[in-house]
Amino acid sequence: MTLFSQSHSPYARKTIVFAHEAGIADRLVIIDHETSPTNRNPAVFAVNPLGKVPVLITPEAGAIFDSLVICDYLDALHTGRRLIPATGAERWQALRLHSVAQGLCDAGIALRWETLRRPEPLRYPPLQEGQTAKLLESYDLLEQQAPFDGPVDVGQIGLATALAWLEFRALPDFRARRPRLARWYQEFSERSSMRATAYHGETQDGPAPTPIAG
Ligand SMILES: N[C@@H](CCC(=O)N[C@@H](CS)C(=O)NCC(=O)O)C(=O)O
Repeated sequence: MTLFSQSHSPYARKTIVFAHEAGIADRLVIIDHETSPTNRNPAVFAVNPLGKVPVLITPEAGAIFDSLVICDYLDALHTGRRLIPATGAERWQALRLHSVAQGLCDAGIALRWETLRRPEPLRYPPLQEGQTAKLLESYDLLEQQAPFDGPVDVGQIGLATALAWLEFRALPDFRARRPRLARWYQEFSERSSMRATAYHGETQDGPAPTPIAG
């Protein structure tokens, strides 16, 4: 199966770590694509009208997205323990943790637009503050809940790949005053699934717009 991926996407890395943890990473052919809402990638749009990665091309259902849907698909392909628990408290705890992790990535990307990616005159400081607050509040909640022991699940995978991305992009430091979260992350980072999938590369937003003459 082909996975349209990106070497610096937390959402894409989540699906690849998931495949490693499920023991089926060798079934994926990973093709890296650069994507940005300001730099159209026609090959990605051909399989996802949102122009985003990851996208998994499946034999029976064609292209599927987004990352949690891909993880769900992969979870049905192996005979081991489900990484997305099917029922009960375990299921909702794993999915809730996944939601926080997903929100960290969403807020981190929004913050990068306000601090780096958007041309400086168009940045809006209240948005920068608002997105930073989401990160810090989430870090505090995670510190209360850490460590995330128990069998590896989609929540832990989503969280580890999100934290690794926040660190990779030098976004607000989750380790500061959060020793339990930092320790859990350090231990999870030692897993072979994480070591095999380190981030690299830069976002490519396309050429800066030409200023309007006046
Ligand atoms: N909710 C999606 C988010 C995917 C996403 O935003 N991917 C980024 C790469 S990190 C992307 O392709 N962005 C291009 C765009 O926003 O146009 C998921 O979980 O897969």
